[in-house]
Amino acid sequence: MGNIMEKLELTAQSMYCKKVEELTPSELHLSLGKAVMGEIAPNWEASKAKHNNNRRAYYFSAEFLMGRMMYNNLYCLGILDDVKKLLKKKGVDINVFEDIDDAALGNGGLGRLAACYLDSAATQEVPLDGYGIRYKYGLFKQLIKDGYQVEVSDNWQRFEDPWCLRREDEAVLVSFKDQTVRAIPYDMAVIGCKTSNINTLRLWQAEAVNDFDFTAFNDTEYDKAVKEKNDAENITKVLYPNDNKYEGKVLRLKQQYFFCSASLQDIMRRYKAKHGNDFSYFAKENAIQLNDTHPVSCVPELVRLLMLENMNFDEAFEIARKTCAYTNHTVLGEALEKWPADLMTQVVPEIYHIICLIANKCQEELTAKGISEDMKAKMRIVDGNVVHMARLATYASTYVNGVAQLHTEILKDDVLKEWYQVYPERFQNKTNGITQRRWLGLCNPELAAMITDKVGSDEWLTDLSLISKLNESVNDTRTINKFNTIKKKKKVQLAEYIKKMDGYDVNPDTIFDIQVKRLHEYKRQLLNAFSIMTIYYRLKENKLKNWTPTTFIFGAKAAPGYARAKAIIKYINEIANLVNNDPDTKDLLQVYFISNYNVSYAEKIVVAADISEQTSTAGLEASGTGNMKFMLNGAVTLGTYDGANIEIAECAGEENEYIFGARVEDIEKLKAEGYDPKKLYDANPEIKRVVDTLIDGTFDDDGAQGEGSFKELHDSLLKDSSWQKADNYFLIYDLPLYVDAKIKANADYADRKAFGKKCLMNIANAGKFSSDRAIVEYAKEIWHVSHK
Ligand code: 26W
Repeated sequence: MGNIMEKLELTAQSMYCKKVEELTPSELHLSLGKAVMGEIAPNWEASKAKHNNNRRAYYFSAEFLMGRMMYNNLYCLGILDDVKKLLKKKGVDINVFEDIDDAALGNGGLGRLAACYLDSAATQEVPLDGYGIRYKYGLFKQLIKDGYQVEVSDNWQRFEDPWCLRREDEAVLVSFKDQTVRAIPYDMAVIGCKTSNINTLRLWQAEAVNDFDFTAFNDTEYDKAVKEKNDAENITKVLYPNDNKYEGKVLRLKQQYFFCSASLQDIMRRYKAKHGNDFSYFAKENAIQLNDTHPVSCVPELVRLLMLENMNFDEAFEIARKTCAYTNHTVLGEALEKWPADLMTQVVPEIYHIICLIANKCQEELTAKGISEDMKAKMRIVDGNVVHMARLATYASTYVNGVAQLHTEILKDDVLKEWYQVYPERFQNKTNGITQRRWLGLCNPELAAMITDKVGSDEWLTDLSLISKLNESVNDTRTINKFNTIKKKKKVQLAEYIKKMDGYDVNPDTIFDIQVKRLHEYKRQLLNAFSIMTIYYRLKENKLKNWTPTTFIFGAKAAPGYARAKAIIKYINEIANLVNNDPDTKDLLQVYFISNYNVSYAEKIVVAADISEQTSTAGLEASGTGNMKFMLNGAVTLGTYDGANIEIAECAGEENEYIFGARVEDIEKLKAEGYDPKKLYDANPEIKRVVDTLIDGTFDDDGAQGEGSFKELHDSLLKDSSWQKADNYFLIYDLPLYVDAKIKANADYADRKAFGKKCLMNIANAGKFSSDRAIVEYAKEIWHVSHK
């Protein structure tokens, strides 16, 4: 790195006529960002040229949850500490960048995974560029008022964005039935660590072809004058806040088609510059990864664009199929996209027409393979009025993958069973990963230094398998003590941060038991809440001896329209209110629901946890990636035998986690036998008492006196409804097993050495969960592109 400070001074002067020390945080952010961009420009150009000459891959995703860029970019460039010192000399604290919001252009796991993969691809020199949407408003910000979630908009662009370059010259047009808009690319540099390689994330923003209708304005029709502008900009105005629930909204379909069409036109333009109109190399040079089905209109759109180049349908489809691969991220029925045919016809009729051609081709292919009519019916891509996007994606892909071993098995024998029978060679597993740069190096410098010391170098930053060297020290008392000291320090730091953000006084001398993730019934935050109430009553009645004081921390956003999830937030806050203020228990049990859990909060949280809560109903969490972040920072997992928890336990040793509850086989058996939660509830007074706190007046759901949203939760556990069985997520079955596991973990914690060893075993065996490992597997086994 050249002289970054000189560049910063020049930028500050030319942009603001100010000295560095006079800049406001947001001016400093913009100036330093621009200075860094200036520094990396030559490497970025060189990387682009290199990628252009070789086979390359593209990650198509409706979400990229990047988090704060400044610290990460400085870190990957290896200049974070220098910049920190140099700024300090000028009296500027580098922490000022905490005032700059991060762009939350994603909901949760799927979007954050996309960001980790970009980071890893840049570092591992995999020629992978991202394509997505530049939403004006990212995921809503969450406030908690009277225990309820309140949503406010996330106007992240008000700080401006030094990391993106607007590329007006590479804009393209995208047409819908009733509208044509301009797609403007914004390019973000994705900086690799310990390499000069820099990849690109290209995000598209929708704008009007004609911004302003002057005639209408002169006729005093002011709304009409800006109608085209508003209609166009609405397409990329806001990220849909649903995570795991499909909703057939016109605007959402437009978003999906918009970024797929723009990205493909971009890829085709580059291709044509090299090969003219000969498309025979297209699939040899390009691989496209579909991040879930959200970008699956990429398939018919590529066919359409190729047909415009005078190719026939069959040839065009062959190319599309050889180019695309599909990752599935959920098995929940309500999350699988199924677009109504009439809605597609209304928005993108040509795309619907091509999907029908693909659907017919698929059925013909199945007939030729001698597949039974019964099975063919189950594999219809277009079924009556419904377009099944996962089926389209599976049919039109080279490979289909799940995101953890168990998840891939469930795809093969359940969700995509018929497809696996016909096309077994297409199915692969790619267990998710996380980037150790952000999720250890950057967020936990204290632990990172200890690991560097043990490994003998910081090479683990780009090769996490080296962290296994720590296995040699797991019995060493000094190492354990050192780890425990670091953990304590991170707990103190988190307590300070919580005080600043949420105003709570958290005691760092207690166990930190943490559950942070999106709020969903299947993730079972309510089960955690019930276990806390169980423990609360036992403590109050002196039935639980030797309990080490514990702070339970929750963080979760609920989709704004998800009433049950919102009721669960309120319920947790009611519990907090009760136990935190009860003189009998307040020194033993504390509960806090932190607001606006996001990537930046996560960076403070995962480092400070003693216990990581991963309590999904077995079979329903495709992988989980939060679990990996906790593991890497030395928390033990209190979780079910589900998703990547299984592989985590396999790597760290099951004796170093707290695995509880029904497994997939057990759940299947329970379902087959006719699971009756009411029976268990009636038979177990402890369960009954806790579950009934929802309705017996223990808590207040806004004056509804047991008739409001808590009553609805209570009913959902004990009564079948027209659309769901009672206790669909098996909370009542798992509750006693969970309480036992929780109490066991609490008791074990008291032996600081033995527990510290468990934590170290988790860290030492987290190598597999690096997104570097995952991305190199994708590069080798799916995209067939180069890597370091
Ligand atoms: C159409 C509405 C919608 C929106 C988002 C449906 C589904 C989604 C995503 C597929 C949900 C999601 O984020 N899934 C998560 O993906 C992670 C990365 O693979 C996994 O670790 C999580 O287990 C999975 O829930």
